[in-house]
Amino acid sequence: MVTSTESQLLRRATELRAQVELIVNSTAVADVHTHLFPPAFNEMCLSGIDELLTYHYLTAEMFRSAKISFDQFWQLSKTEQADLVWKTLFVDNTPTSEATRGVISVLEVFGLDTRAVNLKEARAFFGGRNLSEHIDQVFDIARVSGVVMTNDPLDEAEGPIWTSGVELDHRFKSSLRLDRLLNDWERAADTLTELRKFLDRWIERMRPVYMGVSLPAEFKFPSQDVRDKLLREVVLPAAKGHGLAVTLMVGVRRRVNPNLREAGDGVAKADVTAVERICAAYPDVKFLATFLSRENQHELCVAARKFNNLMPFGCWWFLNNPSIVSEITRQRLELLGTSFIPQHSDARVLEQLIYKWKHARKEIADALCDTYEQLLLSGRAVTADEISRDVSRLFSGNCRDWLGL
Ligand code: FIX
Ligand code: ZN
Repeated sequence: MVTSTESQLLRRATELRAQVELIVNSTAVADVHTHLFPPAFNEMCLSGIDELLTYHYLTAEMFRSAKISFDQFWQLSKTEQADLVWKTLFVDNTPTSEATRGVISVLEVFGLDTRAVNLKEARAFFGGRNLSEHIDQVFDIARVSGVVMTNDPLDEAEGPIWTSGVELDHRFKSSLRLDRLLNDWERAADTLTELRKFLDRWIERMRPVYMGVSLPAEFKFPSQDVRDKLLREVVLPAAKGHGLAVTLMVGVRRRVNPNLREAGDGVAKADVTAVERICAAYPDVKFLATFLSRENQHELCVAARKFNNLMPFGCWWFLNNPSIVSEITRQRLELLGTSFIPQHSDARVLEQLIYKWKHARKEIADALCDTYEQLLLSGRAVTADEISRDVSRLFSGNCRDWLGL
């Protein structure tokens, strides 16, 4: 028999779930790491069904089922590639993976046929949109207040756009990507003084909200290599001097299968103590960190408990799957309270904001509900104001504190 206290608790738990879902779904989020660009960046601004379907998460999956060689596929035009991905993953197979389900979520939001036999309707729809109105609508549907781009001054297409004095849409913030400098140092013949001047010039020009780098699983700090020297003598002093946060994305293994091009990178467990040591050595610099390996997530939480200049963020790339987002978010709530940034989209194609945030919100809401329910069972009910405060902190407050957004 259910006692009246139990039934009261049950009712409160049901109300709580509805309240949390409403707040999580309606709170605007600041997206701290994407590869999106506004239209001023010309062909770098990606949108529409062909771009969605040729996303590298999907091409990698397509090669597992379609009978086509790498060379044959890369010789196809973008529309032909998209046709093949659609046929292989959506018509001949059921779209069960997170990346395929993402496309379904996008089609569904725009009222397009999720079982279409070809891409005629979807192409006509996206092709008929006014880009600037479409961007407004996508940001609105995804409830994203702003996105941080990934900006590489040494990129042949991007560099000249910055030097010509581009005007930025206020929703697109920049971040200065340091991969070429820190991972390709054999090619950087410049002296340390010249490199520092180069960074100062680009910080002035781009006004980035952080400097970021992706690092291999073998990343060590301290170390005897050139990257260590560049970090200590160029990047970290520049971060300190300009009051800029540094974003470390650790655990990628680039070009595990180069035939897959952009889709050819892999993952390996990295050493979280390297990040701990950087945080200890540079207490005045704020660090954001994300690790690509699932095995590193618990250690990252523990590191963040030791260093309050370390902000764990996101469930990166191969971790951005509901079961793993759920696990990581719960772990972070248990170890860090609300002092972390639960997700970033890593979107490359505009409409991905819709599905990446829709799917992430679901896992974050579920994790929060269970947390509040346990709190209730322990003797404290959360109020709606407290839920809103927590969600705002997770979705934008921590980001604002760290990056001054
Ligand atoms: O290094 C990165 O920023 C990665 O996110 C990308 O390189 C990767 O290709 C990606 O898009 C993952 O989502
Ligand atoms: Zn990325």
